[in-house]
Amino acid sequence: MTGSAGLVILCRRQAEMNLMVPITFNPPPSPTYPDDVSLVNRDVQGEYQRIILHLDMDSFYASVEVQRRPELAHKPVVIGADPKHGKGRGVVSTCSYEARAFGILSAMSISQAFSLCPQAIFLPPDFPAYVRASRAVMAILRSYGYRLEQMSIDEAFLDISPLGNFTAAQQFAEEIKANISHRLGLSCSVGITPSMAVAKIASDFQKPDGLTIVQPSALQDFLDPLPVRKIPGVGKKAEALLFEMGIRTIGDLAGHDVQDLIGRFGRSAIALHQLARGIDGSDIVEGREARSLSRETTFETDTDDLGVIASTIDALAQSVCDNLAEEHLWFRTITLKIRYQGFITRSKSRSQLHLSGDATVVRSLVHALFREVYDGRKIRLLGIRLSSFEKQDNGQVTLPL
Ligand code: TTP
Ligand code: MG
Ligand code: MG
Repeated sequence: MTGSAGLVILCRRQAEMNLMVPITFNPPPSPTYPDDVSLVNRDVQGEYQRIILHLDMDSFYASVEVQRRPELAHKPVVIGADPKHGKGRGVVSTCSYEARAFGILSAMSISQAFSLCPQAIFLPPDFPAYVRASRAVMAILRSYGYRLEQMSIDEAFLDISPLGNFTAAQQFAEEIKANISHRLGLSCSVGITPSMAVAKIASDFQKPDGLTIVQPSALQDFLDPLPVRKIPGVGKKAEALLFEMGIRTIGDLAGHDVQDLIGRFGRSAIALHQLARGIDGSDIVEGREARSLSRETTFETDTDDLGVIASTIDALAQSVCDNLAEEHLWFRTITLKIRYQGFITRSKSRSQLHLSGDATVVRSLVHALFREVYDGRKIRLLGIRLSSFEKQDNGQVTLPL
């Protein structure tokens, strides 16, 4: 793959990088962007070349734990519920790459993780520590002055188009990686391409501690062999439908008749087909700090006790609203997740017209959603997610229901 013209795939390990990269890279003092984004030719390499960087921290919660407890370095570390010697009922939040070698994954049940690697170090999550580390990472990224959109606790996009070319972009990425490593003792992976969707695919391409740069002329060569599941937004269901149509790789998707795709997926297939051809006009939206905030809990034993369920909903609502207040956000959309006995999971969302940050509002919305979704079976897990945020200080009024 490295032979393709214009495709640069780099994977610099931190130790190698620190020797190579002087920490002296100076981006332009105030990056300039075109006034009218509609003038930007996004599909073909035009005069204004978009250069988008996506950065995602490596095994984030686990790495924060290892950073503050160096004796954990190079060991399998699993963050999540208490495994209770294989009888624990919660899930894995994340784990170190050493633990991944045993087959442990995020969202796997903790008892399965325990059976795969009983000698792993199992730690409960310490959310305040991860939020502090996240803020420190984002502060470093913001310090360069480029447009930034934070996508989750451990990832962000930067529009580094003002750097002008991919060589400068590469130096910049090496500088950021070295900076985060020196200042915070954490590693991350970076993807750089002309579009947001492909930058996200690229940052994941050589994890951990990767740097993957895909220049415009090499986009299709990079995308073609990848499984369709790598496209952001393509989950299990869409993957299964695509498989039925004989589409396994992004290249298969790019070569497929778009009308046939529309017949199966509706109008959203147009964007999907374009993504497969490396075309993604999404723009970075600054100031959007978090895409969603969520809390979930796994019951010690599966339950259909409505009293227990109601008080769990209230506690989850309070916890997620405390988090919302800390972030000075209001939300519009709320999602309830119910996992029944046997891991069958259902979720339902509701968007409200008015912004809100009130725990009473959240509680009544979740109780209403619960009444609509619940089918009387025993429940293993309950979760609440808030999304579609706005900053509290934007002059809008919070209205109770
Ligand atoms: P990710 O960036 O998806 O994962 P990661 O940083 O742990 O590992 P990778 O090197 O593959 O990027 O998620 C960031 C954090 O979000 C992760 O450290 C823990 C949390 N998280 C959960 O709590 N549950 C989940 O199912 C996932 C995927 C993440
Ligand atoms: Mg990550
Ligand atoms: Mg992430």
